[in-house]
Amino acid sequence: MTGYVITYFPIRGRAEPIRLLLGDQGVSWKEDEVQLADWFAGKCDIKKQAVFGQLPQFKDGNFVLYQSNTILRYLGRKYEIAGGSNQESALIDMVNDGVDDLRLKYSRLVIHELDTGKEKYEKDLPNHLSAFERILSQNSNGTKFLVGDKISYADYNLLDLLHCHLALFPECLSAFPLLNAYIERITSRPKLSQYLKSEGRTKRPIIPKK
Ligand code: GSN
Repeated sequence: MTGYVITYFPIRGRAEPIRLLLGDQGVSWKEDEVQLADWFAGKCDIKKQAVFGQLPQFKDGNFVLYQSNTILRYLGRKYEIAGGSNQESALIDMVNDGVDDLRLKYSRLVIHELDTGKEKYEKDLPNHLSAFERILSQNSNGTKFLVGDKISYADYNLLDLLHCHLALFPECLSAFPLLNAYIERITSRPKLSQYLKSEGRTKRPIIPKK
C-alpha cells in the first residue's frame, strides 16, 4: 500500500494523466475531493497552502507536490518510465511539453471559448495532432510508444488529452491511423483497462458540468 493521495476537484482535469499512470502501474492511491463551490467561496485551507494556489496536489506520504507535469515526472522517475538515458528523458520531456501546449489551448477552449471558438479550434486541430502522428511514425513505425520501447509518463498525458479531444470532436482522429492504433494499444493494457472501467474513472466528467 502506497501513501499516495491526489487532492483535486471531482473531475478528470489535470489529475487524470496522473491517475492513468498510477492505474497502469498497478499502484493504489486515495482521492481527497475538493468541491469547486467551496474552493471559490474561499472555504478551502488548501488553496492557501498550495504553492501556486491551484490543484492538483499530490502526496507521497509526507512529501507534497504541485504542478501536474512535475508530479508526472516524479512518478515517471520513480517507476522508471521517464527514459533510460539523458537523451531519452529529454525526448520524453519534449513530447510532454508539446502535450501541455495543446492542453493549454484545449483548456482555454472548454473553459472560456466553447460558444465562440469551437469551429476555429476544430479547423486547427489536425495541425496539432499531426505532430503526434509524426512523432509516433518516427518510433518503430508507430507500433510502440511516443519515445523508445517502453511506455513513459508522456504517453499517459497524451492518452488523456486524446480522450478529451475525442469527447468534443469524435471524428478528430479519423485521418490519423497511428494515433488511433496507439489509443487502442494503450487502453487495452490490462491494468489500465481495469482503471478505465472503474467507478473512479467513469463517475468523473472531463471538466465540471455546467
Ligand atoms: O499543471 C498544473 O497543475 C498547473 N500548471 C495548472 C493547475 C490548474 O490550472 N489548476 C486549476 C484546475 S485544472 N484546470 O484548469 C485550478 O486549481 N483552478 C482553481 C484556481 O483557483 O485557479
